[in-house]
Order: sequence, then structure tokens, then C-alpha cells
Amino acid sequence: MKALLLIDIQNGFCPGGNLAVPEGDQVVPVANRLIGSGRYDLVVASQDWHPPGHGSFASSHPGKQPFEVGTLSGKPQMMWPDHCVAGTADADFHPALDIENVDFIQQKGQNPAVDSYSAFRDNDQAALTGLAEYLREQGVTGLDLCGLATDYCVKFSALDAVEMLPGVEVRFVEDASRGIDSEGVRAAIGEMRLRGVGIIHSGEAIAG
Ligand code: VGL
Ligand code: ZN
Repeated sequence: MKALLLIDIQNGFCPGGNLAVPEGDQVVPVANRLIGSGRYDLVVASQDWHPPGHGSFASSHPGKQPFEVGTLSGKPQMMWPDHCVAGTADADFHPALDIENVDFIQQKGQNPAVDSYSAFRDNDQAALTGLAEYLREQGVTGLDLCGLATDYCVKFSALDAVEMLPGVEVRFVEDASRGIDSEGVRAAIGEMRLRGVGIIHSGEAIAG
């Protein structure tokens, strides 16, 4: 049972979005090829889905600017621009993403007091989204991940997949992903590899 997990391929993380990732939109055709490849029994998409005034937004912290480190619930927190507010166009999936062939959508980031980079659990690792249980119930044995952003939500989702889904082969599809910071992307790929995540290209995933 093979599953594809598409991380946060939303307008907010694409050029023109509130937290645009360089070339973020370029993952869409690659993701669509993976979705349509017939290689996956199950396709899941995560969606960053924040309430207005979320605690990860710099605008919620007087005097803080986006991309400064601040504090949230007593822990260091990157201050982000307001992004992916639930129900806004910024939070919609990219319009060209083949969402009709996505079987399950996992929203995350609803708790204003904690950020949730991972599609599996909040950053404090207290609250689970339920995605790990869902994938276990479906009998998933292989999980390929890709999307936005490599150095944040994709990395944390991949590391949690390894930890929370023992026995599942987890792979990161590099050309179907983009990151916020190039140095951060290099570090993220190194960290994923070290923790047992396979690093592959879409061609390899499609060839099987
Ligand atoms: C993300 C920062 C804040 C991501 C989400 O999808 O990588 N990054 N919220
Ligand atoms: Zn977010």
C-alpha cells in the first residue's frame, strides 16, 4: 500500500501568496504527474489552516517583524507573515493542483497557541492531527512526501512519519518540493537522510 503526501501546496506558499516560497508553484506540475502516475493507492494533501490572529503571525506580537524569532507559549517561534487564514484564497490549494484526485485532506495549525509544521502533530508534539492513525488504518507501507516548504513543513512531516509510522518506508521527492531558504533546504535534506528518509526524484517514484 503506497501513499503520496502532498504538503501545503497552497496559494499562500506560491508566488503572490502571503508566505511565498521561491518557485513554489513549480512543484504543481510535478505533483500532478505523481498523482496521475498510478503508483499510489492513496493520495493525501495537507493544508495549513490558521485562525485569524494565529500566534505564529508577527502581527499578533506587538513590535515583532516577520522572519524574526519571537516566543509562542514560552517557546522560540519564527514570526511569520499572516498566511493561510482558514477560508481565504491564501489558504486554498494552488488552482492547478489536481485536487480531484486527492483522497484525503489533513488540515493543521488551527490551535492559535502553537504552530504545526508537521501534518502529523503540533510543534510541541502534544496534539496529534490523526493522520498517522489514518495512514496506519489504511495499511500504508510506503509514503512519499513532497511540497512546501522543504525546510519547514515537509521536513517536520517526514521526520514525524519515520518516528510515528515504524516500518513504513518514507521518501522525500526533491524535485516536487521547494524551500524558503536554500541553506535551510540543504540542512533539511541532510537531516532527513540521517533519520532514514530516502531522497528521490519524481522520475524514480514514477518508474517504481
Ligand atoms: C509553513 C511556515 C509556516 C510550511 C507553514 O508549510 O512550510 N511554513 N507555516
Ligand atoms: Zn503556517
